[in-house]
Amino acid sequence: MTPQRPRCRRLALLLAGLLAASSMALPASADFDYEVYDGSFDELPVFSGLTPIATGQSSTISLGVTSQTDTFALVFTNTLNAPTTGEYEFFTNSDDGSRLYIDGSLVVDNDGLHGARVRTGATTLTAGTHTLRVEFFEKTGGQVLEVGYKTGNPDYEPIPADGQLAFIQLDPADYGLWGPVITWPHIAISAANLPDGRVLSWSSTETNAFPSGPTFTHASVFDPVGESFLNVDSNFHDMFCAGISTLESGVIVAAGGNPSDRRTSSFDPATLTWNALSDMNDLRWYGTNVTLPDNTIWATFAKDAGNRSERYDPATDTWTQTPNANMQTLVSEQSAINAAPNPSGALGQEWWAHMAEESFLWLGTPDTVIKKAGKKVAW
Ligand SMILES: [Ca+2]
Repeated sequence: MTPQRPRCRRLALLLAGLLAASSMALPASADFDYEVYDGSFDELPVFSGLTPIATGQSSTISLGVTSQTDTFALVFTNTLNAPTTGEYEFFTNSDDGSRLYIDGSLVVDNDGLHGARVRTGATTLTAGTHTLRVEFFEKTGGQVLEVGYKTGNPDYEPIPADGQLAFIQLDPADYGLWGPVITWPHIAISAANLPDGRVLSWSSTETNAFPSGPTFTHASVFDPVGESFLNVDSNFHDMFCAGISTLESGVIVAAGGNPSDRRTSSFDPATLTWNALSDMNDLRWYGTNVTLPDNTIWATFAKDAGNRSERYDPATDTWTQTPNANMQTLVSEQSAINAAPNPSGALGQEWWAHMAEESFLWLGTPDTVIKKAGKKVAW
């Protein structure tokens, strides 16, 4: 986009004055005002001490207002109009740094030298007008600037040139709605749905701290109707970070736990009681369990079990090792992550598993990255 020369803006102002003088409605500001600055910055400068090399108006917040590709900075301003009082979320995606201010307050801080990077920030806007200011700088290399907002709409959209924001009230029946915080009787380390809509959750020997003391598990069944809790503690198995899965019948199985246990417990949703099942072959803590299509449970990738996995058959209450499903590749990968400086995957010991298409097992870490997918299970 070619920058408009100041003369054009003067003409626009003259036209606006004529319209006002003739008592016609004054249109809202139709564009962003922008300023272009020349300079090599490592972070956003204090613009009040600088003189722009160009100014103008643009229908979008974009790098097209200048032909410069390195060592420059931009400021965009506009008047926003919020139709409804509510929370509005803004984002910038920039290379290098950017910041977004509403009414002079910082809402999105994306400053610094970096590649294209998204940062978001939310603020409550009262119905009516507000001032928008977006600052950006580019030092060298690539350059990116995108700015947008969203309200109820799950998608971001560009801020329109006239500053008129849309407020979309989503139907909670379609998208859900967070309710007030519910005071839980323990830190729910594990949770499982019961067939009737109630939720089983448990912690360990402690309700709100790392386990210590005699074997015990604080457990509750939460009923969302009336938001009540029923105490269902277990006094024979500390299921802190056990591997868990649900059988076809709705019975929940917790295997292993603190500290590196072979014990296995089942929770019967019909009687709301815990029962002891057969012990596993291996000690397992932070295990990954998944129910297979034949209603057996595969237990794998647990602390202390190394590369060994095993399978539980509820029909015979027996655990059988699965030596062909060697987990050394993932164990080595996990060890490498944990040995790296500042190991971001340190908490990735307990992987999740998901069965898909009847025959494929997906494994992933809690850091949202699927590490292994689509591998045919081989026992
Ligand atoms: Ca850059």
